[in-house]
Amino acid sequence: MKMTGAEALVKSLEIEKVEYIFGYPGGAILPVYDALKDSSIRHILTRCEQGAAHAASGYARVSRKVGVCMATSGPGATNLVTGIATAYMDSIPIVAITGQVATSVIGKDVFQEVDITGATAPFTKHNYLVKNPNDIPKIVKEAFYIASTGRPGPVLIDLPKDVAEAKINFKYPEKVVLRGYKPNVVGHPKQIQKAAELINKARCPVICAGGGINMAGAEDILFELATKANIPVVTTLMGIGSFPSDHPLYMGMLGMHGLASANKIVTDSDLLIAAGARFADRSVGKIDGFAPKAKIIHIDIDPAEIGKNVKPDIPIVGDVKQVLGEIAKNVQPKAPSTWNKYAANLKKEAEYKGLEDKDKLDPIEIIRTLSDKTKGKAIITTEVGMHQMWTAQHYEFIKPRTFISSGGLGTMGYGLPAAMGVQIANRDALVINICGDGSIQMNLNEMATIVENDLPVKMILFNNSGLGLVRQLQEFYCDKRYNQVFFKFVPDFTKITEGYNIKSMRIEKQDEVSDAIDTMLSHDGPFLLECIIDIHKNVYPMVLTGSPINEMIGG
Ligand SMILES: Cc1ncc(C[n+]2csc(CCOP(=O)(O)OP(=O)(O)O)c2C)c(N)n1
Repeated sequence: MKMTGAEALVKSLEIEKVEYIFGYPGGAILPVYDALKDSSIRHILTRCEQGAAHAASGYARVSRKVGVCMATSGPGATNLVTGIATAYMDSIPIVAITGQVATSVIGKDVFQEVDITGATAPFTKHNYLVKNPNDIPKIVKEAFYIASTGRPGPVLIDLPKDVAEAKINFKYPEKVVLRGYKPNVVGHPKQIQKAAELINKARCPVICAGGGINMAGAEDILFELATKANIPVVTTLMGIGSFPSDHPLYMGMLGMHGLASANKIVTDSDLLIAAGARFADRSVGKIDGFAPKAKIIHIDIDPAEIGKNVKPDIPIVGDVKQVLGEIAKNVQPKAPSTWNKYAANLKKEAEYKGLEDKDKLDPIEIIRTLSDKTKGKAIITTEVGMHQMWTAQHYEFIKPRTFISSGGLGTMGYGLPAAMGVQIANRDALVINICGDGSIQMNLNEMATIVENDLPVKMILFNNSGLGLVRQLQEFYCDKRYNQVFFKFVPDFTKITEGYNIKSMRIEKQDEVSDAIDTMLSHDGPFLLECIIDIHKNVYPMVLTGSPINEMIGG
């Protein structure tokens, strides 16, 4: 069948069962938008390309499908960059499609030309500049395969305008043949055997569950292994939700702002089973002091991650679901031991002590109230800052893929567009973006997209008139020489949301919290709950740079 390159691209996306594209049009991508007009794929017009990339990533994180975003050449493409890098750092499968100037003028600095494949090479899993229109079906097939297999990640397809306009004979390939790309999914049986033996012998084992568990859908097998052998579980920030936070074996998130119970149990363990976790600096602190007495089993789909930061005793390359499944079969059931008692004590000691200051709104208390009222029913997205850490620490996530946050890149402005993508993937879910007044100002234009698409996204805004987390860093590292962290002007967020036709409410006192959350939750549509909080409230515990994770301030 003869069709244009653009039509071939759209047809290929349909074959890949793409339901939504988040994007923003422009000149170079014009043929694709024209072809899209006749397609069943729904296009969600965001208000900035960054929003499109984050929405695609939010969509991918909850649906475990590949998210798709699209932009024109030049500034459209560069606006996608932050979203692509964010997805790369968190191993999220997205395919980004960009328009490009015609092949005859590439490299001549013509209007809206930018070398987007060059720019994104370091933080895409792979990228393509399509030169031959006949390659389009094959490239799309490969792009989806690469994005979603092995360690997932973003793939970019840059499509020059003349290539999109050329006519081709459409034929979709049945198989992907990629020399040199062989994602290893089956863990080595001998290594698995050794791991199971170590677990059976260990007196003080701990599992550290990372984002890989959420992405691989390995939560059930993790639960089976942990409960069968009574092994305490900590998670990384990205692993939150992969093990129910209300379970007695759950010790919390570890790391720089991890819970004391998690940081201490890892430090005292004699065996650490890291599953789908990459030993990021924020999680491990000073490497020398990390799990100093423990033997380490490291399971990861990406061989490059193994031994990169922490040397394991038993490395296992493979799909975390398959590997944990095999390990679980070979692990002997164990009754609760003194180690479990010790863990329970640590957990009790680390329990939240309650309101610090009754006159001011306490963000922790707000999150705990929200947690109680929603009972794990919500999918929470966050921006980046203190509000993100309080959410990670105090909301009880009991289901996988319900905490959606930029962990690796720490991208402010992520939460609102991501919430949009999450709500589109899951129309019936209660989706709440927890944000700071700094972060929300980065992409609040996406409120328009939320309203236009009837998305009932809720927002809880912690307004501390500044950049809280950086202020805290300046308190500790710069001897309180605060610089550029207090806003002299803060807009009226309730008026802004009113402008977007979104209902809102502002509270300043603790006794207003419960009713305000009820009002927000019962509202049938998007809602902003603005909470005025003190800029000098810190996030604790805090592990200073260069310290091991058991040396916590306020832990
Ligand atoms: C795009 C981007 N720019 C800068 C930073 C550095 N940064 C990390 S947290 C933070 C402050 C966030 O402020 P806000 O959103 O108000 O949240 P709060 O910490 O006050 O809860 C900044 C500037 C970042 N993470 N992302």
